[in-house]
Amino acid sequence: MSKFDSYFLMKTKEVPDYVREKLSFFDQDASLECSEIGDGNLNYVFRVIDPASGKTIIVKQAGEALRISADMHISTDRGRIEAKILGIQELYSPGLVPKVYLYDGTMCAMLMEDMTGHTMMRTGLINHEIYPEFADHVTTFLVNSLLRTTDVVMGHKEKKDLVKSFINPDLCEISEDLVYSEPFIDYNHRNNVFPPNEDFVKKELYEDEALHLEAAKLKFDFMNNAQSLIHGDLHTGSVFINKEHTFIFDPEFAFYGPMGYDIGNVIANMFFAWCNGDATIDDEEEKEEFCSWCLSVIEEVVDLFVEKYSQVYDEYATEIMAKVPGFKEWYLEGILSDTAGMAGLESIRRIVGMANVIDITTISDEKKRSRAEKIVITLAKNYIMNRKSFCCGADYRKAIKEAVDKFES
Ligand code: SR1
Ligand code: MG
Repeated sequence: MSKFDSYFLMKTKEVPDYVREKLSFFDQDASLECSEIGDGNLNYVFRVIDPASGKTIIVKQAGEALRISADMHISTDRGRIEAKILGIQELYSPGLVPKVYLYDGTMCAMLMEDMTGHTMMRTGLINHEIYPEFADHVTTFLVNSLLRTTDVVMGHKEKKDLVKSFINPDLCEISEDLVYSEPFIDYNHRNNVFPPNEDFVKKELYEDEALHLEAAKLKFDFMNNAQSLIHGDLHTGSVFINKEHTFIFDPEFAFYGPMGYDIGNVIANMFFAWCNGDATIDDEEEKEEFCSWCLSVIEEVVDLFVEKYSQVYDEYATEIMAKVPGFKEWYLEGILSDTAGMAGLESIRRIVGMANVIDITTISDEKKRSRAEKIVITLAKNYIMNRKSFCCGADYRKAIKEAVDKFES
């Protein structure tokens, strides 16, 4: 019998013994040190290190209550989902996700590769770091992990088995509420609206019924379109990165949903980085360099996705009717329209919803933050309302320029 034979939430000092018991990763006599390094909204993340050898491992444990709010309880099955999808993503996008050494369903804990030498991308971005390879890496990840888990490529029975095994009701409900509903109708009274922008938010979001209708349509697409095995939370806090390499991690919100959800998340979060750079970098040359890079990432994410989509589709499509001339293009149109819609929804919910982003909340100048938020909301509404017309990177660049030009700096 071991104390780890039934679930409890581990304290930092208990984690080294847990690792020793589960895995022969460290030397038997290694003297291990451990710290809790999690800064997400949901889980506990421990780094265990053997200072003598320099070897490290990560233990990620799902708690029953969320870190962001002790009142919110969600299934610890999210750990199983995360471990399983990381295995699938490694198969389709090798090297772009961290390795999982073991998933322990009793303790709802995963032992995984420590992404040393990488920084959480959101942290890097608010320090205005540029990552030249990101657009290339993330589009390789997106196209392969998404397209290859659709009915276009995968055997339909195998896909249906995956749909079953990735039913993720508690985490989907969080997104249904936080992303698709509360930013428009604050029925749970937990939105975080920046006080100087209250009137703007009331008029532009709470009172815009045409916008509500489009958000409703997108919500039903999220709940009913089991298109592909999506990451489900691909913001810049789910990326560990350096100048040469990218890891995409933290896919506990994964389920079979519309693939535009992931692509739109990347686009929205890169624009938050732009807003931070625009509002906080004093040196004009540095601002220009960082902000133009952010815009080029947004543009390239769309254009490289389209290019790689076509290659992967041609190489891997197996479904006979998906090879009918015109289907590939029709399918892509749907993905791109969902992408723009999702970029809009993620943008809005991070400005007014329960879970904000530090790219925006750390802008200390009140006027600059207010302006940034108004730009994001205006742009996001354009993405949502005109989503069918966002077909290439240049469409995003043009829309961003229009939104920025509306609000004087
Ligand atoms: C209640 S959890 C809040 C947010 O954190 C996660 O990273 C997801 O983005 C979720 O919406
Ligand atoms: Mg997360």
